[in-house]
Amino acid sequence: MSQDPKPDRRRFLAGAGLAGLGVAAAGVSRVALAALPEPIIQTSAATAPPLQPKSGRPYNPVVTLNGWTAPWRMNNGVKEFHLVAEPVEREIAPGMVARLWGYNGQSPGPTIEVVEGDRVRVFVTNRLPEHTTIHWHGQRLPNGMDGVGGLTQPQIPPGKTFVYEFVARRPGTFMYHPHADEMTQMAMGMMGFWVTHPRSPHPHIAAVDRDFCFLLNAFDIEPGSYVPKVNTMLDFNLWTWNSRAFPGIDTLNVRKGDRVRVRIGNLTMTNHPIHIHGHEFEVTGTDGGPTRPESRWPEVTTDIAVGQMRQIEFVADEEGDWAMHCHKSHHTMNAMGHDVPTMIGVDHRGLVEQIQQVVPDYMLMGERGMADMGEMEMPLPDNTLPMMTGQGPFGAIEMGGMFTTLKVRRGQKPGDYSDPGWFKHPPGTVAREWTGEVPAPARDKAAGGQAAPAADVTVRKPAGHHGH
Ligand SMILES: [Cu+2]
Repeated sequence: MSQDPKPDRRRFLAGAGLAGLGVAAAGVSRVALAALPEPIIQTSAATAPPLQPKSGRPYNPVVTLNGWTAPWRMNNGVKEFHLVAEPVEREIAPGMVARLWGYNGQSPGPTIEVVEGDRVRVFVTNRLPEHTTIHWHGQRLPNGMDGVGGLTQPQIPPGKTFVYEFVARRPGTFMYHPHADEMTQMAMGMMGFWVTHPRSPHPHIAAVDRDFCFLLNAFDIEPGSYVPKVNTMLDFNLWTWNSRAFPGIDTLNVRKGDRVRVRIGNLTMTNHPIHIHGHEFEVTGTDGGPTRPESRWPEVTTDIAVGQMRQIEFVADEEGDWAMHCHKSHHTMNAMGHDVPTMIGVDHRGLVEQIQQVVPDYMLMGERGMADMGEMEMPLPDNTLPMMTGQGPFGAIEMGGMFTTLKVRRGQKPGDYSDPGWFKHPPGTVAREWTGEVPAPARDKAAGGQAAPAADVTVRKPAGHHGH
């Protein structure tokens, strides 16, 4: 968690008229005077601390990775939220800002947290240059509240405010996103998380010590530019969690022994096998609700397909800094990787100098593999992230995109989400250089290698093949 997680209040009422209200207004809260709740705007990309409910039914709040939960007000027993669809600036990682569309100052928008059985009213103000709607992905609700522009409601024109209202009927993990010019609006970052907590202890929903959530999303932003290309279908160059790329994704900081839940939704256009090191987890819920315990099995990777949500749970009982990432290796890289030809094994001696006479910034990439990219001091266009980056205690981490760390510490206090720093490994528990003798590898003589030591190795010769 970094600095300034508190939301700003954008003072829509500020201006000449307000000062004149004077004493009359001072005794009554400004919110109570308004017909709809004041929208709360967040400009920071930091992970906000969990928002403890101060009104309505109690629940254990989630922590939105590099995000925040929308505040609400209770109005005659109805939980009221106000979302503003608007252009936003989002820092993807330090060194790169994207011009996106989102809600209440950020992409993704704020997480909405309610309790099973809550009557929820969401005001949606459209400050985009085109119409929009919001679809409440996975919810049971009246058909006319489903948010499909043209099918279940008229589009929300620019400048207008619509209101959605329904009862959050079943507990679970949900998302929200436009169902209007979807290709453009989702490529621009319009989406958010929704969690409906159980009203009372639920047989398939465990109480947990830490409950994290984030969305998988992706952008195609040319190096040096700020606005995503909205027509891209597959060849995205920024693979993000909650519109952040490594090393901009906060770490998941937990106490040793904590039961941890992570809720993940996929609003990209491809699947993401999400992998956690050092622990086994179970999928305890989908967008269809909590899974039955007899349907669960241990995994270390779970594939999250397009439009799906997965809720995973595990006991964090191994101390350390455990990598947590998408297992598609192209999704743990930032922009510029994909059009580079494979150069491994190509001898470039003398060539770089010749090319640099014509193209002064030319750099050779990948002659020994791509790992050099993690440490390379190369001139990047403005507003561009290195392809793979991030420093760890042992050097460059050589990652980008959908990568972060699960930090399990004995001393992490309950409710403390701050980064404990790098793990201090107990002596003798880190992979180290072998300094003894290293015998040359034995090879099969028939295949052109040196003779294998006769006693220990049985060489199985291929039968019926010639000319290999
Ligand atoms: Cu992926």
